[in-house]
Amino acid sequence: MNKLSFMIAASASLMLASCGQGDILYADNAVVNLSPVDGNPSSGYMDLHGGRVDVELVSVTSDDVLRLEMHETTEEDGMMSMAKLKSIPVPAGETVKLEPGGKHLMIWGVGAGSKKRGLLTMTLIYSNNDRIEIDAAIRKVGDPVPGTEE
Ligand SMILES: [Cu+2]
Repeated sequence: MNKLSFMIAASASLMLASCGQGDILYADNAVVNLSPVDGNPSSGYMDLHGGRVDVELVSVTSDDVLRLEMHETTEEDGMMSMAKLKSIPVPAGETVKLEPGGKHLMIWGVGAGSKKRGLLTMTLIYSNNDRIEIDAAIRKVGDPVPGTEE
């Protein structure tokens, strides 16, 4: 599955290079930072790449979690707070990053099977009814962050 998502991402970027515009809706770089405390939510991040038309990400689901929500962290007068999002706009041809301190996923109750596999399979559901399955790499506290070792 991971290999498949990678191939889709790779062929999508090839097409971007050849026609010079983003016209495929996809997502990559998905990770889940597992909460070190049982019962506390884990956080999820990824890059959402827009397709030919403006859409919204309206839901993210997974068969192996208790609950999954889309959130946004905001800072006001030095106070950080989080609000639940009903949807995340993904404009045509643009990349929307779910990242620490911004829009992100909150995930409760990641299943033991996914933890063992080191991957959480999620389904992204868009306003145009596109459904994209993506495997997020599960990272535990203390794991090296990919890209910082080279
Ligand atoms: Cu949150």
